[in-house]
Amino acid sequence: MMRELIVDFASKQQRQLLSRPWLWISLIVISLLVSAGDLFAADGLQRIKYNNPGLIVDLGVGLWAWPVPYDVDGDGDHDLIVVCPDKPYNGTYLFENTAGPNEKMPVFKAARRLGAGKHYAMPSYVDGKLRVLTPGAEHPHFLKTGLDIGMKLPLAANIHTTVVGKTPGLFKVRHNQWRYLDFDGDDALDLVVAVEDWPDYVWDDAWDANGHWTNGPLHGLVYIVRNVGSTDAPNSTRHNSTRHFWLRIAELR
Ligand SMILES: [Ca+2]
Ligand SMILES: [Ca+2]
Ligand SMILES: [Ca+2]
Repeated sequence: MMRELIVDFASKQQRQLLSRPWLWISLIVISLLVSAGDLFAADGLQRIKYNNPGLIVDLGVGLWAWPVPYDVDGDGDHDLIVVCPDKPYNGTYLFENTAGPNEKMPVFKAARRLGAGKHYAMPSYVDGKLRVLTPGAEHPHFLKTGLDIGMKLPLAANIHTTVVGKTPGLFKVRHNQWRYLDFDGDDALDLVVAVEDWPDYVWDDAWDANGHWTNGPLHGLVYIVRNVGSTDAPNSTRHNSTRHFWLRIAELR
């Protein structure tokens, strides 16, 4: 009985409300605000759309894309996994190639997210198999969970600790990229590590009034970490110091 009375009261109220013009004006305003919400996110930022509405593929991630090409599904064409460490598109994304082998301009399916993203994901191809490294770690389940599971290598992630320049600042070592390579051909996988050293360069606003660069150059260095064990049982720590086995083979300026 009580329920029926409440329902009946509500119906009368609704009929009275619907007869008032201000209600309809309010509904129109709310509708316009909802439409604006499609363009502007809650933080007030507007997402910029691609300007080519005729595209049939949407192959892209955010800033700092680290590509890892590999035939993930074994059908003969290269699929593409791209790691994005930035925001808001952080993740490791698999784009499946739908074109088949030998297509120079393949079309990829929409991305499937495998896991989180971080900087410096690098592919190595060992005996036809993909192995993915980030500084100081290998990711054995990369094809299923991206970088979420890491197996720590017996080395510090920052093997380049001696900066070329002495200027303190925001940028020290950037781009710390690790890959497997049998550098000396002894069938034991070694590591090649490429780093950028920034303290000498600092940042890109060091010109004087005459247009001369007043900071130092940007330094790039390549290290080989020799494996004195085997691929299955790697060892780079003989003599209690990994440094004995680091060979700095190049400095790029
Ligand atoms: Ca494939
Ligand atoms: Ca395919
Ligand atoms: Ca070797």
